[in-house]
Amino acid sequence: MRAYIGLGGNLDQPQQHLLEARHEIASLHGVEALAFSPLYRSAPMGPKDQPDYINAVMAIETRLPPLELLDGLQAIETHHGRVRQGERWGPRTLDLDLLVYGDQEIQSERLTVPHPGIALRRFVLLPLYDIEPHLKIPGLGSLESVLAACPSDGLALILEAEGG
Ligand code: ROI
Repeated sequence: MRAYIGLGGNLDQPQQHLLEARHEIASLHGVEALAFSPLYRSAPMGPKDQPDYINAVMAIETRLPPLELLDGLQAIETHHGRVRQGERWGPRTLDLDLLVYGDQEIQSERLTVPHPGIALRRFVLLPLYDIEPHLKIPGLGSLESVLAACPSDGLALILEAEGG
């Protein structure tokens, strides 16, 4: 199954956390890395009294079912010191979101796919567009149309993805 993962963070050298997470995701059993977007810097969505975020998107091919993939992603978040508590939408070292999983629409207690906030998150849509411009987002339509309808915000390209 083709899946897309959003990476974000805004604490403790987030760029470093994102680049390490990229390799850790690629090392999960049953996951093959296909593409990694450039990194973007974005103003925080939600509470403004927190540092800017670094965001990126990764494309993978996986034979893991969605909840097993989620388990793997959450283990990586935990390994990066992510503590799931405190303020909603507060700062974090590393956030990994399963954005899209094939053509599936999933609504379960632990997981909603496509990610429910995707249509309003330019910091997700733009890096996704960089690596898969013709993507259809299940239930929402073409990525291109979703991106065109998304309000713009202060998003800055900060780093070209290194090869490999
Ligand atoms: N804001 C930005 N810019 N990037 C994120 O990845 C991000 N993640 C979040 C909240 C707190 C909603 N804000 C964000 O979870």
